[in-house]
Amino acid sequence: MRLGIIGLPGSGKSTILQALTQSKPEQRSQKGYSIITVRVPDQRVDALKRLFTPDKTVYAQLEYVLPHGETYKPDGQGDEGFWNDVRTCDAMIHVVRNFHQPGGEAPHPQEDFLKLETDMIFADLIVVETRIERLDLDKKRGKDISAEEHRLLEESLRMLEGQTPLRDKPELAGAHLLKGYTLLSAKPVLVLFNNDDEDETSPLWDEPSGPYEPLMVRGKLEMELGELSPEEAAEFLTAYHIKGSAMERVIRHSCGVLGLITFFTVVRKEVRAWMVPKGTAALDAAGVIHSDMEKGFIRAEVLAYDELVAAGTYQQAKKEGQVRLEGKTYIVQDGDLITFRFNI
Ligand SMILES: Nc1nc2c(ncn2[C@@H]2O[C@H](COP(=O)(O)OP(=O)(O)OP(=O)(O)O)[C@@H](O)[C@H]2O)c(=O)[nH]1
Ligand SMILES: [Mg+2]
Repeated sequence: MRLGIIGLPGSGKSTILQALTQSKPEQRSQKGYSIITVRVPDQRVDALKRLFTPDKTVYAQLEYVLPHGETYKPDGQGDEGFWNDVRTCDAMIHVVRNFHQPGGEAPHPQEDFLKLETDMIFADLIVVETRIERLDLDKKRGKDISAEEHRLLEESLRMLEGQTPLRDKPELAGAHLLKGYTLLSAKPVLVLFNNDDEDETSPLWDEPSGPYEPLMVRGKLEMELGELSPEEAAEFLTAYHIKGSAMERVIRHSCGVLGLITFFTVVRKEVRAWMVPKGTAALDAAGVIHSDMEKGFIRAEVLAYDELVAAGTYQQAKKEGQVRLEGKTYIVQDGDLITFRFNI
């Protein structure tokens, strides 16, 4: 899963990213952007590691994409390169400046937020309009067109013309027929206010409608955490009333906004965490691991993490009848420990 970091110039994207990379993640720089891979901290994985003493432990991972281009141009036209870099992301982190600039300019978070939102909506509008024109032309020429796709596009057009992001309407945001257009405003967004060092509060603003989950981070302050020893860092967190490092909070909220849950596998001396969207069926979860597992799926043996902990060992949980046999359509639950049985 991939999240794009967007925000106006000077909002603190690079600073936040630095705060995020304290765990020395892998960083790849590509053409116009950086990809940062971070492991998702999970105490359950740590516990499974103690229980199964595997040779290898693999945590779930998330990728963050930082575009290098200009987000926003004064003429209201976003930089196409910038947007293209985040088109393939599953969600966006929108960094909004809520700190005073060195020159003293007061923050205006709502205005800034809406500036970029408008830009995103405008970029989608162009894509949708072009596609509708194309379909209309095809229809005129007697080609078969998908009436359903046309209807979804028309509905999207109306929303975008009304300045409403597509994510506000799950039917459109999740529409399979629109997936290929990688519409920006259809992606879930995590709003991240980058606050002054002393500021613990969320800025007052007329919260826009829709599934926004704001998160407060004091970018500069929390970036400096990385340079401290663990003991100093702990003291620092208490002194500034920070609950958990910025990295942990950003990662946790990222999973939340993506609607992800975690399941575990223990296979041949390897404990591993996997993340899938809530509502994923066992068959699709198997496919995430390997396409052969999906093709040859027989059944899933499932043990809830809490039951495992309560029983103490896997064998004991099995004896107590806690290990269930589930089929292809079983909906994977957060914390499931799954053993897939399959034919190849
Ligand atoms: N006081 C304060 N300053 C910050 C904070 N976050 C970032 N800054 C400062 O704001 C300036 C811009 O931060 P960057 O992280 O470079 O912003 P950016 O979004 O990456 O900017 P561009 O790459 O130009 O788009 C820098 O001088 C930072 O030191 C913060 O939380 N508090
Ligand atoms: Mg930057």
